[in-house]
Amino acid sequence: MSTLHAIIFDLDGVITDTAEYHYHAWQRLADEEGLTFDREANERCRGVTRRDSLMVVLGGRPESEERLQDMMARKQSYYEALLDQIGPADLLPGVADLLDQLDAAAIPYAIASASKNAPAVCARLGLSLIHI
Ligand code: GL1
Repeated sequence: MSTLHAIIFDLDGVITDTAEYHYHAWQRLADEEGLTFDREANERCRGVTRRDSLMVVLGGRPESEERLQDMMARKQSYYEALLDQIGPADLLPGVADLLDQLDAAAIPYAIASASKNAPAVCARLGLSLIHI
């Protein structure tokens, strides 16, 4: 039997359901921009950066750098407004117990995320992780 040395978790949609908030924020931006976007398209935003997610939302529509920056900032503001409501109760079912068991067994764990919001989300969830 192999020994578990450490665990690396993704954050959005694994530790907490922020993937849903990202979706709503991108959907709002897409609606404002008259772009076709839905949950299926959102699947291609999972695990990719904000800029690459915006490229998915734009679906090949060319935009100036200034407009790209503006759209990323708008999506971020919509996402931050949704984040206001989350706290430690928003860990997905089983996550708190699993992390407690890992702590008890002295098995180290980390969160790896493409999201620049990850440290702020972890803080809101009450996870005290070292941010690298
Ligand atoms: C970025 C994207 C999201 C999503 C996450 C991955 O987050 O905006 O669409 O792909 O990364 O967890 P953020 O904007 O928080 O850096």
